[in-house]
Amino acid sequence: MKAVLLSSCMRSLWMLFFLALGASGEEAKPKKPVPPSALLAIPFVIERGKTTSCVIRGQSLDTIEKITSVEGISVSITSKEEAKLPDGWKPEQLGDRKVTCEITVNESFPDESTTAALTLTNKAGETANIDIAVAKTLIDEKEPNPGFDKSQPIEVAQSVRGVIEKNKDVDVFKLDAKADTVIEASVVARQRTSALDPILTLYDSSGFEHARSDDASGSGRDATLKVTIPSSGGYFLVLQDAHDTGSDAHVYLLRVTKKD
Ligand SMILES: [Ca+2]
Ligand SMILES: [Ca+2]
Repeated sequence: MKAVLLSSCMRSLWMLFFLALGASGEEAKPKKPVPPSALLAIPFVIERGKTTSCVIRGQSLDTIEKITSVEGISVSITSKEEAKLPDGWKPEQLGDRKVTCEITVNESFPDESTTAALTLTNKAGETANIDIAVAKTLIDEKEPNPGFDKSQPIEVAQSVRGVIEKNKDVDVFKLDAKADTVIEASVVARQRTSALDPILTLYDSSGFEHARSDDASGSGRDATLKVTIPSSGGYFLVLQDAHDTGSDAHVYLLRVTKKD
């Protein structure tokens, strides 16, 4: 009887040992890396001849080992972190991880039609190219610019890089224009995976609305307005989100040009 009991105890101990081994073996098994995806570059326009800190949002970016680009562009990774999603957005739309990097564009980098195509690589694969446009000159939005009395002056033929950073935020820009000039103002945002669905409105200094664009034809959710200036003076361009939302992923490029 004693021998039977002992043998049964030994069997149980061996089973426990194997079960424990199985469990710890599973824990020790290395996680298979998943190929990364890159969804949004912030900013998506950088200046030639300068070093700019950029954030790339996507999925499985914590395992990134290198970022490569085209000739004339050098990239170094500075950090990898979790990325907060704005309300209502999914990781596959806007990414739940982010990589911060320093991008340097040589002074001799070709022209504005060339983009800095970036590829992010980990052990399992690489992302499709994510393009960052390169501009000759660019100005940054200066907060606070929430109203006519606190607007940011800009000039015709300037490109402004900005963000609608919180819910119900508006960015207001002031420009002086001459009578009979045809002005075109366009916002690039959703075309480059920004969370912003822009609305652009042009007012004169008395608050009269002269033009408004939400989803311009051929631009998806992005806005473009074209207007013949009725009289010389100061005008206000007001940029806001169609859903009154905002976050650090609501980035945009505003271009104002004079048309002949
Ligand atoms: Ca802003
Ligand atoms: Ca829109």
